[in-house]
Amino acid sequence: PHPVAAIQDTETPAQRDARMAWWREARFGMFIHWGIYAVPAGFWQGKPVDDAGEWIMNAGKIPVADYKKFAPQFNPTQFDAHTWVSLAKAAGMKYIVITSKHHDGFAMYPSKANPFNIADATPFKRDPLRELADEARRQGLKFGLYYSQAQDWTAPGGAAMGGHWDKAQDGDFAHYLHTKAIPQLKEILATYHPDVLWFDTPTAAMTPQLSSEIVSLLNQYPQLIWNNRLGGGYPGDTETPEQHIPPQGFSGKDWETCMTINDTWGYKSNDTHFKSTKVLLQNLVDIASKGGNYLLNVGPDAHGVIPAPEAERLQQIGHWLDVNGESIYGTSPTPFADAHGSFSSSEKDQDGKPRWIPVWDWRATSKPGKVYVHLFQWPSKSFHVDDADIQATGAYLLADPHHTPLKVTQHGKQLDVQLPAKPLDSIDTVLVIQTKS
Ligand code: H79
Repeated sequence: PHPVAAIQDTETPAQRDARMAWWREARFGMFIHWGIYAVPAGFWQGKPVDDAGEWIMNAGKIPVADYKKFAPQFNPTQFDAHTWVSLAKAAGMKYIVITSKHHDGFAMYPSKANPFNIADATPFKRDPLRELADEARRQGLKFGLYYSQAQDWTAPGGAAMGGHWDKAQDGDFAHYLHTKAIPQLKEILATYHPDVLWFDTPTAAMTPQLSSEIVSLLNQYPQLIWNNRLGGGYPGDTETPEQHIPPQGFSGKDWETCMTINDTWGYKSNDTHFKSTKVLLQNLVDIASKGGNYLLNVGPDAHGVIPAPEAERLQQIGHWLDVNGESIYGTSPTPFADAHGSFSSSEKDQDGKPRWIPVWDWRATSKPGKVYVHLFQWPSKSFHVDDADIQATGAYLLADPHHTPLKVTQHGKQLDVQLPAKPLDSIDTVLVIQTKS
């Protein structure tokens, strides 16, 4: 029993299904971490700071007054909402979630509640959230906002649990919440009507009582989807594994893995440790095979540009989805019992850095009457499984425009589909198995 009942406590299962419908269909979204941390871009006093780019203030123990000096240097004149949203759309992403305020406390929109914001503290006299919200909706994408409610390193009291290194951070957490976080949440909800609110790092400071004050506000937006990171014991709508894929997904729960393309969320000029298109696509498919969404991050620079290696990979995924999207959007998890391979955390990638490398050969997704087998390794002669709890009636390759029938043999759970000599895609050729249900 929460101090204030949330929408998830009061709605019917059918209402919940209707509210979550677009999100469950979507499968793939763009996370955007953008803020004044893009100005130092991973360097403080001439030295690289390890840790994520958006954490530089904390990791470098930068005093509040010094950190605030990045704001007047933030003038991202090359920012173009049409370019960003078009990239998300070309990538096959169905929604965008952008940082309205990260742990550094800087608001990326003109806030009346607090002057540390893009309109009052930078020379950039535009509202990127307005431009992105409008453009996303013009192009048919959903629009979500990240808001760091539990940590704010530049607001007195806001750094209560997230580290403390400057007297200017002294203060009371409840005071911070009442004078900054809640007023700003009111502003962003009323101004941009986000489809998603993405909270983060729920600390013990987010007591059930304080969290419930935010829930009262969220309840005024009955279509809103919000994650499990508010605090105070509120489960929200979505599980949020960060930088990993749970081996079994979360059965019966909506879930979304958020992940970086390189090793940082906020832009770092010296992080070129980009995952390959193949690994990113394997992640998308692996997540879909377990019924989750993939919220893949980009970290635009201080000019307002999404780094080219990130854009390039997203475009390549989009080209694959143009042909094979049917096997991802709106699908259900694999019908096969076995996960068929796993991840190796001990392997090193080409740079010699540890990397969570997918080592499996295939994954499956499904829809009524169809199973989609994603073949990342092309088997010689045939695709075979021993535990097929399906009744196959036919098969073809999704990327084959003629859907030429392939020979299917099934004896009990032993299923065999004869394949042509070569795959149709250099990364993932999708075998469609038609089924009787
Ligand atoms: O917004 C992104 C991260 O900045 C945020 N969540 C995602 C979506 C996040 N905040 N905290 N954490 C994730 C987990 C905290 C990790 C930490 Fe650290 C380990 C904090 C201190 C040590 C990582 C490494 C950050 C700084 C050093």
